[in-house]
Amino acid sequence: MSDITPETQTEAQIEQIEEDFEASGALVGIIMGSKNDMEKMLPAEKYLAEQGIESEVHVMSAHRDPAKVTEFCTTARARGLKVIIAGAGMSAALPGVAAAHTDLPVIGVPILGKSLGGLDALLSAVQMPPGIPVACVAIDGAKNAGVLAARIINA
Ligand code: AIR
Repeated sequence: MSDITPETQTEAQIEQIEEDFEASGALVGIIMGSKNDMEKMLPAEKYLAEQGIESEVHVMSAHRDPAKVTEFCTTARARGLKVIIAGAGMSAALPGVAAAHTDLPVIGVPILGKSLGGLDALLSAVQMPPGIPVACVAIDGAKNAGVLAARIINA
């Protein structure tokens, strides 16, 4: 477990995080900034399932639930995940924040929002500083995120 402590979270929240993120046997963690992104992100899960690769799917926002994202990403490797797929729209911090908290490969999926044609999310995911890589697929390109995750796992 990471350094998130009761100073920042209630005991109930911490218990919930531990329950949510118990080792599941999944190799890929699929996370997204809103439940409203689910429909666009599920093609990644579907492709992986077709390849016999188990994934786990969670909603967590880098802006709305930063502690949950930290917890998920800092414990990901220890729980057996090999790749994280992170999708978000608007100012899509989630892929970058995930990459900041784990050394697992992170694949970003920019989600098309209501303005700017998805460019906001694309640039937020792709313009990462040196040392903190995010492999970014196309806007609404969740299927390719699944394909790339499978290729990484089978490399
Ligand atoms: N989002 C949520 N927290 C931070 C960001 N960038 C994104 C979600 C979603 C969009 O904001 O990934 O694509 C709108 O979220 P919602 O929940 O209002 O529909």
